[in-house]
Amino acid sequence: MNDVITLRSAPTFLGVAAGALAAVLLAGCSQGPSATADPNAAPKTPAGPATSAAATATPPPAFAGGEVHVSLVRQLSSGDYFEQWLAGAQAEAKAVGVTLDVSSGEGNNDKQALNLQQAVNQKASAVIVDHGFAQTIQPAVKKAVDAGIPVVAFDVDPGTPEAVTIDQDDHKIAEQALDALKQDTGGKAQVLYVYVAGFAPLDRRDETWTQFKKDNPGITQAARIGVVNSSTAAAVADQAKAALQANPGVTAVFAPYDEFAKGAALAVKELGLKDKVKIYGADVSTADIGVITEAGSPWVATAATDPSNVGRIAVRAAALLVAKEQVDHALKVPPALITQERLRQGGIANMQQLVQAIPELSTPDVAPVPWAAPSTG
Ligand code: SR1
Repeated sequence: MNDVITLRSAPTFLGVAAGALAAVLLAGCSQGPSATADPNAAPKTPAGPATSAAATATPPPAFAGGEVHVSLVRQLSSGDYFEQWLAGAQAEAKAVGVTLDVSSGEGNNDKQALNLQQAVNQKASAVIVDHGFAQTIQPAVKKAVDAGIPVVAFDVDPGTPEAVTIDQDDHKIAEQALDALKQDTGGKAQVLYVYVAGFAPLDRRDETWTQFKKDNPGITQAARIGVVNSSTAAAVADQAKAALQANPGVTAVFAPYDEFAKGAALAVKELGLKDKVKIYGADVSTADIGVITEAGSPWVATAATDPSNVGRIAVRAAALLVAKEQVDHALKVPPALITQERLRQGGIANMQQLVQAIPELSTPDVAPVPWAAPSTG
């Protein structure tokens, strides 16, 4: 397989002492609820992320023997979002006892489709398809399903109800960021919009933006820019500089992907517009928190999940499918609005502190694996 990084680790089945009796008692139990926690609710406790019960079942033999290979087939791997997501997936793979074989198309859809085909040929125990374009991944997804290989699809339409799909409630992400924009601008603003069509999460956020403009005639799109590649932030910075110079009436940027928002922030700062133009973004990372909270930063709000948590959920869903356990087939991970004000007031400087402040960003009860203790953080 191209560009495969293999994480091979001994399963860490914490708390499995309950053993066979617990396994018998649990047999047939259904899995936990979808991610439905209200991300805007007041933090439950300042003590740390939400946790649920320890592992209560004996792992199926294949998991104990290290024979379960899950192929993670990615379209993109560079950037904070994708790096954090992978770290979460790798940690969860270790916790549930699977070997995670990772490939990336590095933005090349054909390469991703080939990697997926290769995972099917190699009879992976399950595949996780991470991003990609529907038309390029669906033929290989069909082959996986026909071969009896379970499929989890994150942020891409697998084209089959057999697959478990995961998304971050992208309409909500856009709604939270745009509500902040509307509140700050009093419902009147010329907006620079950053978008690239074809990526399912960006397309869903775009649906919300399209409706939002209709509902709020005082908010107009002055210009649209966008590029996704291995140096998205730098490319967007160049485009944003030109667009801001050509459209001096712009007072807000809607940039619903953190690489877009970072690029926009660079452009606004370089043009000396930080007191006039504010940025409303999506996603969060420790580096993003640094950009948002630095003195004079124009990036004032971002709507986000914890990407590491989403990666964990994807691996748990794949493990459950391999074990023929029940799992909800349409998992939505709820985002939270994170404002510059909240980060500064809370002295939040990294993801660990953010998840402590907003425990709803951690969702160990989504697709819980009965034989592994929930891993968070
Ligand atoms: C190029 S698509 C980028 C988005 O994918 C994930 O959904 C992240 O939220 C990111 O914004």
